[in-house]
Amino acid sequence: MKIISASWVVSCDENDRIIKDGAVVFDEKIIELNTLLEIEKKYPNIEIKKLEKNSILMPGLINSHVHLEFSGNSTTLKYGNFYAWLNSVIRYREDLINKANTKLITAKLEKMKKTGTTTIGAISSYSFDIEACINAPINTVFFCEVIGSKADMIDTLFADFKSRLNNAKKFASKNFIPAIAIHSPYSVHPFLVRETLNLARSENLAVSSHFLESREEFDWLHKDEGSFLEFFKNFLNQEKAVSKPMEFLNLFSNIKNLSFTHCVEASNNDLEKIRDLGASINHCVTSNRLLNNTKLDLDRLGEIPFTIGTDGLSSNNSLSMFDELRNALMVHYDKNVVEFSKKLIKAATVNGSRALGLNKGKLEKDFDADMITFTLPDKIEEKEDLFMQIILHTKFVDNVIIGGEYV
Ligand code: MCF
Ligand code: FE
Repeated sequence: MKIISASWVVSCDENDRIIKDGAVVFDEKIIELNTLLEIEKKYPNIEIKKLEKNSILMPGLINSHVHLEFSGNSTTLKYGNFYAWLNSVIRYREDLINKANTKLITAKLEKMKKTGTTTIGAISSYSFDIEACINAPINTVFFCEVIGSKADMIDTLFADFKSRLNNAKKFASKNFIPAIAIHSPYSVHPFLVRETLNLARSENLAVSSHFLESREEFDWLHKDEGSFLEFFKNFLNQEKAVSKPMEFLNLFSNIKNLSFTHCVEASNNDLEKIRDLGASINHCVTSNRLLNNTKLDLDRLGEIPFTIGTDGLSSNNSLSMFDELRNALMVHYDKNVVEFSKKLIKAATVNGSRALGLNKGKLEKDFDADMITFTLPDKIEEKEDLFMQIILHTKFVDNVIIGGEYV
């Protein structure tokens, strides 16, 4: 059993409990939290790690959507328009993937840890990132991706996907959890979607898919036109989209831990369906800004919970969740900065945990003891400003605790 105390303990629980001069008792799970005074009385014989003044203790951040295999990109890919980006990915993919070896990905994961991330949803296209994920202290929900729209390729693609998934399953542990990613409605044949989802149901695996990220995708899926038509004609000899958005969504019934990434161009009907499926939306604000000059209209989500994902370095200049939270705060300038900051921190903790099917994201009895600590530059005068000040001022953390261990 261990105890740690901080100037502010931020629980991220249902009541948004914040404890001034608080302490947390934990082993691999959270045992209890209270004021330092009460905890000292109750556990007089246990040494307490007391953090300096202006310290914050909160749940570790959950980056629900990242492509580590694209970590080789910094200045190569084209931004500003999805079609231009897509063509640049096709052109440079080989080079970028080769650059992102285990050593490079390990270094990126280490940096993610130092910037407060304790759990990731890693979208893996080839399993080239598996070794780095397995060996990192960070928890990984490892989404093996299926992709391919050509009917005559389904068997080959499904076999390749299954072999990657089976290999991932060999390494399953409490901090490496195999899962399934469907790339998108435009790039995966519905038969392939159906087969992979059957597997997800029978093995109770989390599922995630990109969905309506760009205007180009919208025009192609709804009307079989626009620049995707040129792309599909040239590369795949295909003139029609393989499924309409609603047909695609209908395939996802009875998936327990389900999330859709982006959804920027989703219709109100699509969003209703996403809500009825009990799914979450992974919000990648920087990626949407860079690739599409758009932002998700959060007011349209209603009850659908959203999470925070950086996406990969293929569509972001940083994998730091605090950078991403700052971007979200700035891009959604129509929202009240104080209230929205709280919403963002919950998106990056509890909501991320829900989307990935985990027991994390809040400091509450029996939840996994994944915590971060850091220090604000000065004291907090207004308690209600705490979430906003955390987002504005935090770049690196001082301590990272995962499963009750300092890592
Ligand atoms: O999320 C971004 C933008 N949207 C779609 N796909 C990707 C992103 N970053 C990397 N990708 C990968 C995707 O996982 O690109 C490949 C897939 O393997 C498809 S070709 C764009
Ligand atoms: Fe993505």
